[in-house]
Amino acid sequence: MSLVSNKIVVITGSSRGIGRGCALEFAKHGASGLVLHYFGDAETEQEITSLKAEIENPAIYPQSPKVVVVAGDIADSATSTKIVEIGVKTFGRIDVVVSNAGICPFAEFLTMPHAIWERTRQVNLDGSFFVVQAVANQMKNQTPQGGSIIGISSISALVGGELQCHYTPTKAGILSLMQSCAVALGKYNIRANAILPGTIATDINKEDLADVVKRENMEKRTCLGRLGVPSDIAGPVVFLASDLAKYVTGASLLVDGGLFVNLQ
Ligand code: NAD
Ligand code: RM4
Repeated sequence: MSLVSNKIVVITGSSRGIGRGCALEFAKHGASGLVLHYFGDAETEQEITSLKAEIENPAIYPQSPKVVVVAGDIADSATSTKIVEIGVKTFGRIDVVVSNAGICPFAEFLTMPHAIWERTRQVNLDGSFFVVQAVANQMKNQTPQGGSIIGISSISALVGGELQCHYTPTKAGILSLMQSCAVALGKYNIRANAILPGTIATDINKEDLADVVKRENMEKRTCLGRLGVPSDIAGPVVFLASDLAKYVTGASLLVDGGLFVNLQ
């Protein structure tokens, strides 16, 4: 039997990067339905169309899951309501949510316009709260009751970044949200856990890591000697979603190739 067969999985911000990697990994491990949320501009529209086609291709994924896509700004709570409505209308239930959509507009602290702080908080933290709350209500009300919530936090929940004074508090907030959700939702058979990725090469940090010295320092500090790729995160996400992790809740899993522990 496949690791996540019969599971209906919601992933926010799934058109590229880590979200896309998670969608492919869930398809590989036999999820039966995917609710793929994306932002909804022309670029992400194109990305999600090609991702959906790839996942629904039985030549690539013999047990290809059915895919439904949902567009919208995750900072708007109406998007989360829509994700649940469409997910339940299509599949009847939701078993897993991966709250992944996020931004990190690298910027100096002292001169940061408040609009950047506001937007980063709205997308990363408010967006996670909205989708987790909407999906958790569905998980509570469905039969059989329950599910698995996975918040994509960050190594940056634990350590600082010179150009990330707006971003790191949102990632610490997601870690905390998962801990409290584990407490609040355990009685409904809902698990809540955080994944803390290290530095994963995606569009979010393409410009930041174009600084060769910064990139090399990051690679050198990582025990495994390389930056991460989305599939490095997707495996642990699928594990937490699966019944292999049925007694794991309120946990946080650092997936960073050994970046954090390597002080000297
Ligand atoms: P990415 O830029 O490749 O992907 C981000 C995704 O979020 C995209 O699909 C984007 O369209 C979507 N998104 C952004 N704003 C949105 C909005 N307002 N509404 C809906 N969707 C929106 O970056 P990534 O590295 O894949 O990041 C995914 C998550 O992983 C983020 O939460 C990020 O903080 C976290 N993370 C990334 C790293 C890393 O090093 N890449 C490390 C730790 C945590
Ligand atoms: C992560 C971590 C990485 C950075 C990304 C954007 O949380 O700080 O180093 O590249 O965010």
